[in-house]
Amino acid sequence: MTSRRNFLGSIGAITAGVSAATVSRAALAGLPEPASQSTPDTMPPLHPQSGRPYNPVVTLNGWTLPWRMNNGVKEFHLVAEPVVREMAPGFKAHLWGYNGQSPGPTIEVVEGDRVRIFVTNKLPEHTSVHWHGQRLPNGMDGVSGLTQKAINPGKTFVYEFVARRPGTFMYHPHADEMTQMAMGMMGFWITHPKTRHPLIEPVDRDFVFLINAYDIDPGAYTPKVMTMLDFNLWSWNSRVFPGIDSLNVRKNDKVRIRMGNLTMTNHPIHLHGHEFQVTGTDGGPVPKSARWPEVTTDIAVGQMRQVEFLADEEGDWAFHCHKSHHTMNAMGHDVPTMIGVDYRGLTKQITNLIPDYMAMSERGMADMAEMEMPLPDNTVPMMTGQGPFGPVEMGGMFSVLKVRKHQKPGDYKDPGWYKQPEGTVAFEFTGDLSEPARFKAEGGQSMPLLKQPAKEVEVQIRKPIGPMQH
Ligand SMILES: [Cu+2]
Repeated sequence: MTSRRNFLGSIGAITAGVSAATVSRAALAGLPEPASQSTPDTMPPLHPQSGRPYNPVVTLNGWTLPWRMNNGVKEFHLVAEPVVREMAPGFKAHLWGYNGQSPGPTIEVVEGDRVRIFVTNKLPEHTSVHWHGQRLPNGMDGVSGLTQKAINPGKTFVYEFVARRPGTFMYHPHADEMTQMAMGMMGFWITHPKTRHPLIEPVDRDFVFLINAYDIDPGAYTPKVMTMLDFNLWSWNSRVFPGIDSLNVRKNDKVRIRMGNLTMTNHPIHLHGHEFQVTGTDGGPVPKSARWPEVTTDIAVGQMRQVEFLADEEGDWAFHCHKSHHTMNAMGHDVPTMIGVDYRGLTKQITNLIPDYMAMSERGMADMAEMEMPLPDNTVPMMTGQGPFGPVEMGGMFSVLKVRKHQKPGDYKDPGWYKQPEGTVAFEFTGDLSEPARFKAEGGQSMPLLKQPAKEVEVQIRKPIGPMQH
């Protein structure tokens, strides 16, 4: 009982969101009871109730795994299992993860902690856990076949090592990796410094998330695991815009964001309105002399980046992957570009035959964000999200940094939309327009406005041959 009480005590701060699972207590006697999570909301930081103090992180649309102290050892219990993840409101995916969620809960420890992690496998196939970036004994590295036997279904393995190096790390299977990572098995690991570290600054807000991607056909629930490049859901912590929570901070907060990339391509992550520095990677803190200002940092496959900045500009600042295909949700990639082609009559004729027919607009694709397009059940629109000025026309890897004067320290609640001071918003000009300076190329504009319907437009549609690269 004592262990259970200590364990529950340590999760007091977020009891509302975390429930101890009721499964087979007898079978797990001696193990820390596995905590699980079912809401996809961002949970408040888990302040340590035992062990060395530290300033906890906030996992975007996620949570931190509670632990128990056992004779000076920090004990965690991860359960690898199938989960249902709501990737955006109205869209659920059948994934694999840990303790009820994909990604699994964040593990937070302190440099020098001895850590014991029980891993129970409730998947239909074997697994293992690799502790990406850690210094540890070779036999604890989690590569099935190479450094340990795979954990068979129904079995529990124990990993134990000292968290030697402070920094930003992750965990994921090293057994049938392609399948298990495509199904969402991964989690974050933070090792906080035990004392003031010359290269690790204290911050007011410390956010973490994993960059992941899925290939789920519109209307389906389960990712296709054979996909190598042509994913259609680009997610942060298995959530897509508008399902990704905003990062809410107080004006003049020092903010750190830590990101790890477990997709199959790189992601240039871009922040509006501020400059940041890359202060660390999964290899450790970056020496001060090697830091420079950026507004975009490219995160390659298998890499982690931690960025820091002073949030000194009030507002709602876009924060997103700069690959524009990654701020879109599921869509058909084999849509031909029709910009500049007038085929209004043609669309109407096809619509008479196929009522759900939909083609890319001759004016661009923005119309699709507003269009009431028929979608199969359990599908998230390609681009969506309503802002204070209209549709945001985004999907996938997009969120908002909300900087507010009146956001209280420790308050992570969404403050709503920013109200720009009068006279500071771009506005429509209604005066007389003089002819703007323009380069006059031979042949004039390539896309003149159509005065009359074009005659005899011939469009040849070719399907892409191979998987499309992003
Ligand atoms: Cu991207």
